[in-house]
Amino acid sequence: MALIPILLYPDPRLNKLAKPVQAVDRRIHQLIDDMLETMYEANGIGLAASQVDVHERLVVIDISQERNQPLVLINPEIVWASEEKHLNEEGCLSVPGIYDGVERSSAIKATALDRSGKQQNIEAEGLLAVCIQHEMDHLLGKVFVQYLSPLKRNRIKTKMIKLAREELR
Ligand code: K1U
Ligand code: ZN
Repeated sequence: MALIPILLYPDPRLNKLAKPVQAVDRRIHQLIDDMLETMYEANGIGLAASQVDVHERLVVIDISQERNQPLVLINPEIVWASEEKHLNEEGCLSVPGIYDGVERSSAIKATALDRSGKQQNIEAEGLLAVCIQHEMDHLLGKVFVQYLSPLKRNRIKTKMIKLAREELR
């Protein structure tokens, strides 16, 4: 297993549209293992392949306290989203240290393949629903700060660019 570098906002590669996974093969299994290790090491509850510069429809999630209930979503699709929305505090491993409120459907139904390529039906609410919607946005090339006001987004962009320059010094 290996850690993979996570792309940081505003890296334009985060805006690429992910393509469907063509085959759940050894390469995808290796990527799943590496993404899970990377997510756990970064103390995240989710990670999309787009964030590690792989533009294929693959997401890993673990919202358990014990960090031992990994959920693997290959080619996920949201098939139903509640009209009821909730405002939730979100963070992102590609925008470290920034947290802000985003309004999303409070419940969703999704389909996806699991690690063995088997179809799974997922019904989610609460943090899991928020996390699935956040990760699926990444697959569409969307980062949560795009829901914030242009003023907030520009402040975050400036801060991230400054931090990246300081890291290079
Ligand atoms: O996609 C990512 O960058 C991972 C992200 C997932 C996420 C967290 C919170 C709401 C929606 C999606 C994170 O794991 S951020 C770090 C984190 O562990 C966290 C932040 C806020 C609340 C709960 C967890
Ligand atoms: Zn994110």
